[in-house]
Amino acid sequence: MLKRQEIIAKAKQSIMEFDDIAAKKVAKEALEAGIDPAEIIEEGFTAAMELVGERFAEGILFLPHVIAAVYAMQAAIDILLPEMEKMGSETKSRGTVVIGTIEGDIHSIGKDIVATALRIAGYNVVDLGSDVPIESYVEKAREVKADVVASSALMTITMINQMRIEEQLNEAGFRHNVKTMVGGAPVTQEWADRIGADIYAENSGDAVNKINALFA
Ligand code: B12
Repeated sequence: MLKRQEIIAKAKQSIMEFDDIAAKKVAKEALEAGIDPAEIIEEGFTAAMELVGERFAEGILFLPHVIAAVYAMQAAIDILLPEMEKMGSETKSRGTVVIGTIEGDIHSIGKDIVATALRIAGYNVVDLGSDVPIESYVEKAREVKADVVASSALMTITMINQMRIEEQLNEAGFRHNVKTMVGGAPVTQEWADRIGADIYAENSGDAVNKINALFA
């Protein structure tokens, strides 16, 4: 138990010190200690990135610091996500999810984690990437006969584009064919209700649980 807490603390420290070598080392250590990769990502690396974000907002850290923290986080993620993928279900796809970071927004790390978690849970995930034009969600959803259209927004100014997905799915006469899911740090259940999205999920685990419930 102590080992687990120690490793989580080290994961946080590696991000706060912008140390990609340490981040890689901790990621490997976590796997060797049998810690669930999703847990070390959420409780260690993501928690530290939130702190980096707060310090950036307060003017204590600057953009180059955030970028350096991203390098460290990415180094760990590159080790952990493939391990998570290996744990994935071999069973037939439970449904298709089209996911992307919303137009105007390049933040991709959280979306990548959610996409991987859904793949592991047995969904066919079509990842459109970042800064995805609204029309692309609608076109792709139609093309692959998606069950869920999921969007990530990390900035308050880009959240509004999640509403435009709802509008364009409606305009295309396709809204009733899919469920929509929204997420990202500034996104809330209240926002999802306001724009008419079917699901709000706080993190990757919550996203999997809520989509599973939908397909149960
Ligand atoms: C890393 C980072 C960056 C990196 C992004 C690198 C990359 N490839 O993703 C870089 C340096 C490029 C960057 C750039 C910018 N950033 Co930035 N960034 C961050 C930071 C510090 C962390 C984000 C992150 O990766 N967290 C770790 C991941 C794992 O967490 P997450 O994204 O929240 O994802 C989890 C949940 O939200 C959820 N989730 C996420 N997506 C989805 C989707 C679905 C469907 C579901 C269900 C759930 C879900 O599950 C995930 C896993 O648990 C945040 C601070 C913060 N608190 O979010 C600022 C932050 C988001 N950035 C901010 C800003 C302002 C910018 C810039 C405009 C800065 C600038 N002046 O240029 C640019 C944006 C340019 C653009 N057009 O997009 C602001 C936004 C402010 C606001 N309220 O709108 C923040 C909040 C920082 C701050 N406090 O001021 N940024």
